[in-house]
Amino acid sequence: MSRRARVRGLVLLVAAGAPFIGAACVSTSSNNAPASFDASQPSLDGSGPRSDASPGPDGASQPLASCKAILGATPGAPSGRYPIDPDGPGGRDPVTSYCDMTFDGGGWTLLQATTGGASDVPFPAVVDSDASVLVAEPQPGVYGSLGVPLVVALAATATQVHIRSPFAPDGGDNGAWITSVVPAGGGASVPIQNLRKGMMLNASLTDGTQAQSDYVGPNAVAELLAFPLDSRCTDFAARGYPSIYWACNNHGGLHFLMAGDGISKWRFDAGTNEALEVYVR
Ligand SMILES: [Ca+2]
Repeated sequence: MSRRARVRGLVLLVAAGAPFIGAACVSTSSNNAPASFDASQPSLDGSGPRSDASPGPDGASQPLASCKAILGATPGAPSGRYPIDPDGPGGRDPVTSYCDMTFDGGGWTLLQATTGGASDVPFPAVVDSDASVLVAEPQPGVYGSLGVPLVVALAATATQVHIRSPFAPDGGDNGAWITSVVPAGGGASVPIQNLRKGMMLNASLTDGTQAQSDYVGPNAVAELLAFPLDSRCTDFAARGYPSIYWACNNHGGLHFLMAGDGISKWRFDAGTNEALEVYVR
């Protein structure tokens, strides 16, 4: 059965009031979500997350665009995997992504996840791709990414980006993370502006030493986010998603470069890649 057909069947089940769905709800703070989720299989106890689909123009159920929209339609919706259709009816097919419904009020849609292992090879040359999903649908603990068109669509209505290491299963928000700030005067922050163009979060900045002011959180510090530009960073401005952040020429800074590089760690000097998750809402 095709992915589209599975998703369509899934939302129809929900619309009919059938008990939902595949894997049990994934704890918000867990980093060990099941890798073999199958949305076509109903859950045994109905405890899984719901899709709050609404009828589409053709009478079929239409997944909502984002985790933020799902939480808005169903306050208290649990964290877990949901069908979403970031570009609405038509266009790209709906995908299934992970929603964090509790951190800082919830409504976070997972764009990209790495595992920290050597298997996190660079995503293929996808900057100009129109693929909906790169490698795999992202979920905590699974190496995958939404494609550029869906990320751009999500960013169009998003106001914040959130990057973190997977939180401990016992919850809390004491892990390593940054969240972009919403400008006090309104409008979109630099990271959101860049994501709406399919660019890396800090692309095109001309004063890399101030990038940390775009974020809050325990890792929103200059030593991680500053990037003193020089001649070694000549392709800096052109870096596109799925690369996320490049503290160029800062060897102790955040490097999350998945297009061609396969580097995923808060500190470039760290010996191995680290698991990271990128969300928007
Ligand atoms: Ca669509």
